[in-house]
Amino acid sequence: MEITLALIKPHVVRNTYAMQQIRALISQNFTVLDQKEVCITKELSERFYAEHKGKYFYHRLTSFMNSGPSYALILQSEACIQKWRSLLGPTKVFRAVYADPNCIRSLYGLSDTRNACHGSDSEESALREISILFPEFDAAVGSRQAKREEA
Ligand code: IDP
Ligand code: MG
Repeated sequence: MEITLALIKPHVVRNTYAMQQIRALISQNFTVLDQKEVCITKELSERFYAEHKGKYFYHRLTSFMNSGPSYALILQSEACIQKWRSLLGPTKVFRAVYADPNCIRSLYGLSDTRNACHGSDSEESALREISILFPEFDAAVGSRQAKREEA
């Protein structure tokens, strides 16, 4: 079983219908190990998207992620990294609309920055991103565990 980090971006969190549809899709396809609304500060967003530092869209992206609450989920299923990314569709919304009119980014993406949701791209990224947004989550046991208690 694999785990991944799904992040529903701020403009979708404000859209009740989109949230219902996406959460229904998630519950049909994955076990949700943890979930929460999260206010991503500019600093947290810069850590989360560190691999994109220096790209022309980095400031726009990290500011957008700081524009309102996001909704983060830890998903589990067989091959869930690829499964969630294929439900998302291509990164760029104009490609998504062309490639798969029913994918999440086609339906709820507004622009390349506001492309509805994030999905980790590898096991390593999933663990890194989960540790940023769910620092108390212990992937080894697949459950929440306060790291402080271990010390
Ligand atoms: P991914 O989210 O499909 O993994 P990445 O290449 O990792 O795509 O990019 C991270 C995020 O940066 C994207 O989800 C999108 O919001 C934003 N982004 C990527 N490429 C562009 C671009 O060309 N213009 C504007 N924003 C972009
Ligand atoms: Mg990515």
